[in-house]
Amino acid sequence: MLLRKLETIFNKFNHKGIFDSYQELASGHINDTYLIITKKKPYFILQRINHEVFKDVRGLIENKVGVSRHLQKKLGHLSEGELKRRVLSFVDTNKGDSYYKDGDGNYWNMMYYIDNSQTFDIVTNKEVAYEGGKLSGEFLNLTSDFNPSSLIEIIPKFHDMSFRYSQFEDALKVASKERLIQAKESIDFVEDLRKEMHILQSLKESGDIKLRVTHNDTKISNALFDLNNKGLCVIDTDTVMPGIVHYDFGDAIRTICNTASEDEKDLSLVTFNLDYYEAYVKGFLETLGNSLTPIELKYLPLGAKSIIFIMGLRFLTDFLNGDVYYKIEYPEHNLVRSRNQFKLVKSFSEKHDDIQKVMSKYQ
Ligand code: GN1
Ligand code: MG
Repeated sequence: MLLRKLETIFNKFNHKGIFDSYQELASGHINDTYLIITKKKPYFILQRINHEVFKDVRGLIENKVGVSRHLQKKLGHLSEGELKRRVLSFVDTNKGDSYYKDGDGNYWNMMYYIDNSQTFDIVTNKEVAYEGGKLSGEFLNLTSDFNPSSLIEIIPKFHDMSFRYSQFEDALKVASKERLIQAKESIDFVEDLRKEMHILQSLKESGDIKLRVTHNDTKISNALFDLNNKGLCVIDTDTVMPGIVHYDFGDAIRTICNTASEDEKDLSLVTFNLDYYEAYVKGFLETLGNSLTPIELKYLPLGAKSIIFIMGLRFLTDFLNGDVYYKIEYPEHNLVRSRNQFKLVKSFSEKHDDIQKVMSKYQ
């Protein structure tokens, strides 16, 4: 029974909490995440790391803990109570390890739950978009003196466009006829954008755009807000790795500026929200702008387009592979997600001129 199992695992960690009950937090596509409710606060977040996806669990936790420690140092001027709300803090096991491996070979890690907080799957007001911009800009700013090469590349080539294209091409070879037919329009779209979608990667490979510490999963549901909609911190630091600023800018825009969720089937509801784009850009550049190079700045919009696109490409690839990577709720779920992302890419492209105007306003 899951309740007993979670209680047993919870008690393997070093804390004073007494287990009461749990709630599953189901918004992630990869790991299993539970809120552990104790008899007396604090509560905890207990997470089973999907070790099929994250092959080096120790490395993953080292990355996360290392980045959290760095953030805690940088924000050392805050009060203890405030600091606990602004940075994730992890709990060691009773044996002093940063994760627990259970008898079934599953890996678990735990952190303190940040109370009186909320997350959003979609954004419905400008303030949240602005606060989201400040949060991801601040994360990049505070980690700008953390050596990216000291981090383990936890999923190699995570946002590498050529790699994602080659996985897509492999999937085309093994996909069922039926799925190839269902996905025809999306497959054609992927081919049409091939050249443009490689521009950022070339700039990264040539060294024109420098490597930083990036979060790599800055979708808005990975940002934590207080109950007055003020940003607290970024969560889900599983994919913290060396990357370029465009990855984090892009993934936040992908979710903040979509007028629907990434699972929305009705594509007429999926459009690119320019007002939220402007609010996000404002917050992002307020916290990070000064440290961006002209070339980083220039390519931010293409970063957004590329990351929206790469998610569509990955969802499509998983659909063609027969749904082996992301959790799904029904057979066409990954196809729906990819169509949704490609619709957003189209809506983004239609607003290209207005997007450029926003950029010139804030530079
Ligand atoms: C996955 O598991 P979750 O929901 O945090 C994925 C991200 C995608 C996201 C799409 C390791 O994140 O790259 O952007 O789904 N994470 C991994 O919602 O592949
Ligand atoms: Mg994630």
